[in-house]
Amino acid sequence: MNLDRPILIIGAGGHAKVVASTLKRLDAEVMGLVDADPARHGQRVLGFLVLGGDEWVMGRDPNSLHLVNGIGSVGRPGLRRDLFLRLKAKGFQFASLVDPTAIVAEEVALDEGAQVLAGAVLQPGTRLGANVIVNTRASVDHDCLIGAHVHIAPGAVLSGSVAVGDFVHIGTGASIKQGVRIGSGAVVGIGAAVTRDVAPDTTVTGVPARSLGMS
Ligand code: JB3
Repeated sequence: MNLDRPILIIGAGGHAKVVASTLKRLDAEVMGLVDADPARHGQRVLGFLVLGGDEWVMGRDPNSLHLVNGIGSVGRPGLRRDLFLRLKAKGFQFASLVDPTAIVAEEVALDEGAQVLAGAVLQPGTRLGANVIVNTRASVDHDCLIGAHVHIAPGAVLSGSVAVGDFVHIGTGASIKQGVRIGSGAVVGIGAAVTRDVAPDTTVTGVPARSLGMS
């Protein structure tokens, strides 16, 4: 976790509130938030001020702060990914976050901007790609490889040695059998039980999960 500089949160909606709460528990120095909606400017999120829009960030020296991505997603995390890449291209760096209530085993690797939120569990040998969210009380067991920009929604459970491509959404409470491979851009619906590999850009739902086709 690189919390050695002041932190600016991107976004001021629901996910921003959750990461702000984690940052408070970590006792991080939070400068405030930025949001595209002018109606939010001047408001407070858990006591932190919404300072303006993204132009506020662009006017800063990238070496003077770290960013935390406070944009979440339901379905594929397009806006979250695009903002991460746009701000990285301007030289900004994203802090990775581990909530103090999460359990992160030894031999776990977190790439830039990965977020492990309240009550989440990561077991040994797992790697999270850049800009990943492991959301509230989700668990990722041993030796899982999670690609960039993946959202593992609250309460989802990944058994051991699961491989997840980039830009995948795993819905709330979904379960993934050990050794399954989920292709890039796939969406796993809420509560799905995934027992077989999922092709890229495919949506699967149900128990056991079935494909709704390309999406
Ligand atoms: O399910 C859970 C536990 N959390 C969900 C999370 C993962 O995803 C949550 O319930 C939401 O479904 C979603 O959270 P998110 O992304 O915070 O959604 P919302 O509450 O709608 O807030 C999005 C915020 O992003 C709004 O305030 C928008 O104005 C702002 N926004 C949109 N485009 C932007 C931009 N902010 C900035 N800085 N830049 C943009 O380009």
